[in-house]
Amino acid sequence: MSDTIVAISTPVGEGGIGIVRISGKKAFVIADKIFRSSQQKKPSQFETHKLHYGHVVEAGGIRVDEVLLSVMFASQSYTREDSVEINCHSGIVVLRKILNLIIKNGARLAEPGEFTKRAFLNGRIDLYQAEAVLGIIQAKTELALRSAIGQLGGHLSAKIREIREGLLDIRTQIEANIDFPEEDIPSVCLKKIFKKAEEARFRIEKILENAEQGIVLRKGILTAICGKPNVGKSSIFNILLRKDRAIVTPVAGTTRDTIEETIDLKGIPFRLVDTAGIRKSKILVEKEGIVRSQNSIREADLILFMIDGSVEIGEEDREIACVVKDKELIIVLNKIDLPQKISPQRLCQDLDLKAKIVRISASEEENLPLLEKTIAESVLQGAVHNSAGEALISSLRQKESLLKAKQALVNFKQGIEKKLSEEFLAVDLKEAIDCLGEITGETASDDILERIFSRFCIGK
Ligand SMILES: Nc1nc2c(ncn2[C@@H]2O[C@H](COP(=O)(O)OP(=O)(O)OP(=O)(O)O)[C@@H](O)[C@H]2O)c(=O)[nH]1
Ligand SMILES: [Mg+2]
Repeated sequence: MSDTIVAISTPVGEGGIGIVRISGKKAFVIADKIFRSSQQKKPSQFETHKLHYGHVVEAGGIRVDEVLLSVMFASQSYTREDSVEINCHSGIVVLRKILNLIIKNGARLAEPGEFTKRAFLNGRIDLYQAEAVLGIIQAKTELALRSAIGQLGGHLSAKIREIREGLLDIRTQIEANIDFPEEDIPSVCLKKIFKKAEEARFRIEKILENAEQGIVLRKGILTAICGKPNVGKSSIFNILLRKDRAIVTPVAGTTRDTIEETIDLKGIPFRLVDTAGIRKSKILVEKEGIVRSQNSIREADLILFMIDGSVEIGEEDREIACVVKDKELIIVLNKIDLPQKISPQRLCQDLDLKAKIVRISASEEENLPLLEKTIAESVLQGAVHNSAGEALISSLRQKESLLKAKQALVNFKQGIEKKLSEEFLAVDLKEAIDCLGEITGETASDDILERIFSRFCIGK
């Protein structure tokens, strides 16, 4: 935290503007050394949040680039440290040169997410909001973005903090009694405590009700398209993507590697995976592809099981049916433009599957809106829409902490009912308080912080 950090904050490549960002005690001193303003003023004399025209210069006053520079005082900056942003031209060489110049003058390269980590450690945002920043950057659909923006607003943080403070109050009362063991907690007080803890549990359960939706918006639904070779998996993958992404040929066994792309259906991000057709194969490359298909099926949240309606059901279809039967499933009966050999009415019974069947033709683009609708509705029955404006739990980490807090309060309740001693009650309460603190960051371990901030890009 005492180091001054620097990073290129924009994607490195050719572009209109590239931004190099410095944060820390030495930010202004370094800027003074490398920047020549057109008004002969030094950055350390600038007002906060104002752009200044000038040049970045290296030793001997040689100009590196023509830039706009701004300083941000610690009290008002993102990291709550003195910060400098340099808007330069975006080219790989010029950005690297400026970066190295700043490092040479006393800064070190920032780690992924280190700017946001400092914003958290310096108390500008809590951990839940820091995760929201990541959510905004990674949002794949508008709905996901709206949810992340809501999260950044900190509404839910405030709720969680309120619940936590309520529990802290109870804990104080209980611990006061541990110190004076000769006095039992009066039963009126115990009733009040019981009621307060139950209220807290109820509020946690309310937040958990929508947790799944938030997580889905954030992570997306991993959707594997699987089936035997040549049934039209890559064709439908391309159509849903509206892009000619995967190779389609009449040769069975065309797709070898899995390909993943994200699509937006009704605001829900679906991470669509095209897989190699599954069959018995002796060809090494194809065999490896099939192993990958099987892994995709295992990991998937949703399976689009594709079957070619123009040929009889075969042994390969049956084997795949066995593998996917416990998954969330949609059967896609393709090639309905050709004479049909399969009866959709008997298909589920025949394959011993429980699933919706959608009949389509990928080549004639028939029934595709129905397929998209069925996919979208397979998740949460469209409920995501209603609550996207609210702040939601957005990661498994947050959900697990809430579940643990809830369980601790269940134990607390049972403890009171069983008339356990204050010491026992205090342990359960502490657990609940700590778990809530993990979400907002009051009690998050270094390990949790490391896991969160390592998912950021460098420069954020
Ligand atoms: N008539 C007809 N042909 C189709 C339809 N969908 C796909 N095809 C054709 O079927 C062949 C195989 O299509 P792909 O999309 O490559 O099939 P795949 O399931 O990805 O095949 P593998 O990658 O080999 O597993 C191609 O010649 C497509 O043009 C359809 O709805 N009707
Ligand atoms: Mg394919």
